[in-house]
Amino acid sequence: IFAAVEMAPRDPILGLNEAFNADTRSTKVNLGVGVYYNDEGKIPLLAAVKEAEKVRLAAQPPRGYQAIEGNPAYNAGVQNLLFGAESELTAAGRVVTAQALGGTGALRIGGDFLYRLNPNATVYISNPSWENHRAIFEAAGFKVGDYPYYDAATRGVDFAAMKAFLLGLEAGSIIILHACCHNPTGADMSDAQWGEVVEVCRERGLVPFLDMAYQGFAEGIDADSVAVKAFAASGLQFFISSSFSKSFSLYGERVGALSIITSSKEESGRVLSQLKRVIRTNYSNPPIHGGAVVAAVLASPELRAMWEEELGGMRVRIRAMRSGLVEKLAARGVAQDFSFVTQQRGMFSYTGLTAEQVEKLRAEYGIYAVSTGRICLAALNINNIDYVADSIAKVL
Ligand code: PLP
Ligand code: TYF
Repeated sequence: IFAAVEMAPRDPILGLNEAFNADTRSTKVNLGVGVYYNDEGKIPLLAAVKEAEKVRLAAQPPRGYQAIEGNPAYNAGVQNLLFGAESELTAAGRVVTAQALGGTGALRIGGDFLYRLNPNATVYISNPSWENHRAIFEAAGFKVGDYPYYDAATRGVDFAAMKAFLLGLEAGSIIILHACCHNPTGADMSDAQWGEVVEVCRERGLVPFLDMAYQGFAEGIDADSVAVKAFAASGLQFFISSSFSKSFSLYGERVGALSIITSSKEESGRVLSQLKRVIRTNYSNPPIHGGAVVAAVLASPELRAMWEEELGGMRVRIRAMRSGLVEKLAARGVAQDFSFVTQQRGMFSYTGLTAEQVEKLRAEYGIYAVSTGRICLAALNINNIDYVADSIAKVL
């Protein structure tokens, strides 16, 4: 059966973890994968999550099957985070939300559903994008292309090129957009540019699919939903994948959601029925625990406030690591201006380090980064930042 099976390439990011784990150097630092570590270098268990889990454990709830679309309280919490408490869209029954297995699972059920609607559409992802975007939509059956996004010269978004490209697309093309904290570049569009993207989607009849994996990591829950709110106000139909892997530090619990914005309550009913069919034939219904914990935190004013404060703490610590790294590189006599690192948003920085420099960091210093030069600032801490700055200064 397996004689002709060829070795598949490793995931370029998760594959780095394997190499990192096998490295025996005590000074090693993993700046590869997008995971938030605290100042002790550990993945935090948030206090709000701990509290909600304590209550859940004491209650000993039964473990029956969930509804195909998941936990209704969780799905309502997702809508609240995306659209705010008083949203006309949700009040009008125009949002269908299904709990999903992380942001990845949400993208995949969205992709499978879209493929049933229009298998001939092309999916466009940003250039560059999170590596898995292409793979997920190809696996769903689509042809995947990319639209211009990052301009290495300005270290920002080449909005003119992006807009011109989108204006040339065929109606029905599916556009994957990073709602905030672009992965891998850290370069986001301005509020005004988001408004223009909405108008292009309307004019060209494009299908917008917003990927929200880092809500709260740029400015805060409300401020980071600018793109979602711009599309919500437009009257268009669109898709949103949500991930709570990072914002609740619940990576392995696989907590995400797919939301589909329709044009009416009646349409929502039909869309949900088809989405349930996609889910049923993939994994039947989602797991209970992670969604129940997030739902409990979001439903309790005290726990929600506690969570937003902890999320704010992560955001502030990442910013401190950004400015710390810039200062420390300058203090080591690095001529190149790295101040752009403090302008980028979210967990990542596209440093401009070459693949050779990244390889040297790994081989000589045990510092792991993605070969594109992407580093995860959330993996820096007060104990490793000097070593990382020393090492980067040396390879430069
Ligand atoms: N989308 C983007 C842009 C991401 O960076 C990630 C990272 O993990 C995901 C989606 C997937 O999220 P999850 O880990 O919840 O599947
Ligand atoms: O970009 C990252 O590092 C995170 C984590 O297949 C990740 O989004 C990376 C690769 C992957 C799944 C998650």
